[in-house]
Amino acid sequence: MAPDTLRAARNHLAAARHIVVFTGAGVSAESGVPTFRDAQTGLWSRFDPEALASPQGFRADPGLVWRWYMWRLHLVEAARPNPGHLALVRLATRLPDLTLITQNVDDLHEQAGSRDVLHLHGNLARFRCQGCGLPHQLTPTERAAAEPPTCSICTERVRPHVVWFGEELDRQLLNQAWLAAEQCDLMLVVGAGGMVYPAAILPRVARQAGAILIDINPEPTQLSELAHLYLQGPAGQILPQLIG
Ligand code: BV8
Ligand code: ZN
Repeated sequence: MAPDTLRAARNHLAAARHIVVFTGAGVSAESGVPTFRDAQTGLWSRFDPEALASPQGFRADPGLVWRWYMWRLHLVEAARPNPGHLALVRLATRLPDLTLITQNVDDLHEQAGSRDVLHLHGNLARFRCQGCGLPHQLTPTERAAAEPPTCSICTERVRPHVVWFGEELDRQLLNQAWLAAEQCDLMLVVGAGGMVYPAAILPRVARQAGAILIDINPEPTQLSELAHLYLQGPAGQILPQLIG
């Protein structure tokens, strides 16, 4: 990445007053949490993540989807925040008016010290009843089971508290994220593939509202083209250089 690109990005960051940071699975990659598509290694390689992360998939084979989530939960619990997550915490201490929006279902931003993270796609470590919505605390036995537990109230199956493909995002959360994107003067897009909607609209909302858009990703995406500045490289290296 050209040094003047980094300098220009640093200048924009220093001048910004209302910053939104929008992260995708790429920000957790260096913590050892594979991105949604890379996750399909080993025995999961023959399964399409979009099929597993869907109500149809869960209905068709609840045990398979359950074991996939228990495997991913284990991966996330073994992971630690990386220098990218930590740099974003430093940025937030400098700029109280910073909104952190993530597509990720891991809690690495929180583990690093970020507060009030907007999780557009839910949280992998939280569970609820598919039927009555009752929150469910997993027991170690249920974690090790081959099938999802059933709800103590309505006997429906328990599922992860995440947004599956074909399911609507939480309306209130999306509105809050949309508003922040409209009102910011700079949006930092980090590790987002930019292909999953409606989350992927947010950088476009920010740009159209006049914000400076900066994209950080080792691979160029549609959002890299949309951005005023594209910083090519891994978040764990670029964010500390950008934020200091
Ligand atoms: C909805 C939770 C409708 C679950 C997730 C056709 C066209 C347009 C849209 C659609 C379509 N067909 C269907 C749709 C809608 C669909 C969608 O967008 N599909 C896409 C695939 C085309 N969207 C939905 O279904 C949404 N709901 O639309 O509802 C509706 C409307 C009315 C009424 C009823 C229903 C729901 C979408 C949410 C799905 N849930 N996660 C779970 O995790 O188990 S999304 C899931 O995939 C992840 O959370 C993540 O957000 C997303 C993408 O995953 P990844 O590919 O891993 O991550 P990402 O894209 O961010 O890519 C990784 C990036 O990191 C890459 O660019 C890589 O280069 C970069 N990277 C790698 N290493 C690093 C790095 N970057 C920085 N540093 C590094 N070291
Ligand atoms: Zn229930």
